Amino acid sequence: MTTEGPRTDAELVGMTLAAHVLEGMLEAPAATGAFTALLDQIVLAAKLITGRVRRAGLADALGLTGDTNVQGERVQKMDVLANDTLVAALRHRGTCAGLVSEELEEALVFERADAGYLVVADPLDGSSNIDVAVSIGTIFGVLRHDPAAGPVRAESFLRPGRELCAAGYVLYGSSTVLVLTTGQGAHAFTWDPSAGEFFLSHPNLRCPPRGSTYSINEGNTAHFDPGIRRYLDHVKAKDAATGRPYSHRYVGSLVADVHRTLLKGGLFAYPHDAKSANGKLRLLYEANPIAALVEAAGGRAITGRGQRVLDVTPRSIHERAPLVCGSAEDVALYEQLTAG
Ligand code: P6P
Repeated sequence: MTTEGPRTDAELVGMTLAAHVLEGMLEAPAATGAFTALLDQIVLAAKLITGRVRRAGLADALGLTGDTNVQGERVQKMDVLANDTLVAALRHRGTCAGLVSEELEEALVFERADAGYLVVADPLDGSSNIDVAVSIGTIFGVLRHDPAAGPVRAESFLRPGRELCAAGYVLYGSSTVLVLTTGQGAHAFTWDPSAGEFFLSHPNLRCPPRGSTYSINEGNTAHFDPGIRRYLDHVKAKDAATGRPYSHRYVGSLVADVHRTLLKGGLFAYPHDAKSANGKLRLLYEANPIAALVEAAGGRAITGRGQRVLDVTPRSIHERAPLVCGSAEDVALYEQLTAG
């Protein structure tokens, strides 16, 4: 805000991420600085992971560790490095009471009796792509925690995504972009390695009401419900009046596919199917933060089974959920064609 009123988007571009978060704190009268300190630590982890990802091929950080994670998936060396970096960053500053991470079987409790926040994260999503230099990402969400409610347990994290007070992702792509919502819109910050800072590049992101791409792994078509196949047939049919056929775009890295959908419009889906009854993505630290960001940008995020993603109450910390998100009109079309 200035004496002349709110600044325009153009005036905001170039602001550092730290200044953006600090301004948000200054506008919140009850702020103690703890939330800002927590976001600072998450951003620090993102800065450190960015450096490691960019030189992974040179630092013998590619390839597998030989272990499998709680999901039964093979663990990449970079998964461990990213998780260790995030844990170390969150352990400082005393604002994080606990972490649920894709790389940790159990919830990690930090010995901070007075910490008021919980973090959920996929420290490095899509890491199998790193060996072939395809974009990957970090996904995170922040929940408030009441220290008076007793010690942090797995149950402390089993809350619907609508309770997230912050959500974000970092896309390690042709540039490194951090997209963040703290409840007032979604904003994108681009990493400038020469300055060692994230600078606001896309203030007040808005997902176009309709797009012209659909993003889904069509290799799973044989397992899809008839309704999903009906949707795919529809978007692939030729009809100039409704901008069809859509183009198919699928990187196979959630953050990359969602970032394109968020900026350009269209639909991303990792739905349930006969092979994966709840889809592949995890609710707490993949679907929920992505859904919060898409909705903050004016898009929609549903399960494809009659629910808004952010309204799903988790039953376990690593449970999976279907995710269908993107432009509001495209999600409505998906809902209509897959109903019944
Ligand atoms: P599939 C990466 O492993 C990931 O978890 C997401 O980043 C991505 O959207 C999805 O899996 C891709 O899965 O089955 O299409 O290879």
